[in-house]
Amino acid sequence: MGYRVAVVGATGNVGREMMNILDERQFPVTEVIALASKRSVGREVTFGEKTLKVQALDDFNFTGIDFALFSAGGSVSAKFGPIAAAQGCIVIDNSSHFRMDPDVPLIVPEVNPQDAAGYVKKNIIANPNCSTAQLVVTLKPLHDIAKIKRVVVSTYQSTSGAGNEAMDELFSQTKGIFVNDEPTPSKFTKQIAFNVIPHIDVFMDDRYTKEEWKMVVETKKIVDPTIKLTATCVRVPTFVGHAESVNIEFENELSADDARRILREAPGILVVDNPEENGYVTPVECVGDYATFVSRIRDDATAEHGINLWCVSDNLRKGAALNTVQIAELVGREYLKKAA
Ligand code: 11C
Repeated sequence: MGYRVAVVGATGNVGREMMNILDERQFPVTEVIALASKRSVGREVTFGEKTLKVQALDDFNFTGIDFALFSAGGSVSAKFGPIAAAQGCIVIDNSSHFRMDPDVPLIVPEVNPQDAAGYVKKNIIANPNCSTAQLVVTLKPLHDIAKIKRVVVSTYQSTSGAGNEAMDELFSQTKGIFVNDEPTPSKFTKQIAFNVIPHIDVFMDDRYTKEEWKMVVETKKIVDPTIKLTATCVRVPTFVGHAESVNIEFENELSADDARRILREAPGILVVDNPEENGYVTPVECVGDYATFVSRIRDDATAEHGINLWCVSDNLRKGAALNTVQIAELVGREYLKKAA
């Protein structure tokens, strides 16, 4: 017995990863349906050994579909998410549209699986922003032991976070610079090749970006509203894998050695922390993996109880598609009990 699953945004970076991960993890399916906008109808996408023809989202009826995994942007989720949910299917949404809705649980299965029960209110569960997902997987086991007071995070985010065309822009600008082409920014505000840009998503009234705001409010919703967090989010010229430099201050005593030991046991984390042998993980090394890799764990001598660390994860996987599929697994296991 399995589920009928619709993937909305099946031709995008994340949609394609959703189908790879459903297949890799042998999510129990009887049918997978690839949906996208009208202009993608008829295109082919791969699900395991199968080739699926993309169907139009506009006139699709979700009756009889168990899960709809949405990754087609906020406006598509806003319009079609409630329609799918009203037709009886559980929507797991990767956009930011529903994340802060108090009637929509925002879930990272390693961190707050108990909150998923709230899906019954609207039949919708939200998936956090990629930079939040890897951060909260890292923070939660430490918070459980020593209670986090304050976090200062700086991100190094790959171009895939901004979609296929953004990756193409990095590629073509990089090639162009070697033949003296003038870089013309299009998806980014400034040249991305051989550069870094401290601007992801729009600026808000307080001069932070929306990406930075998301890290604050999503961490509070998922882990603990008492955690104070401040973020600087930066786009870097990599293709896949987001990295973060994280400074954490605790209420209670916790050394870098303690943190290393706790994180080694924590779900979803792989500690690689052996600086003498270049034992730390970089974005290119995390691509295709499920884990959040934590490296460079060290005491912060400037705080009473503080550490610094570096974490890296595949933003298309733990930051998006993997977390979405893990949520479907959790709901299937705990609430639908249809899977074997
Ligand atoms: C980026 N984190 O790297 C963004 C992409 O709220 O789901 C994901 C945006 C979101 O550009």
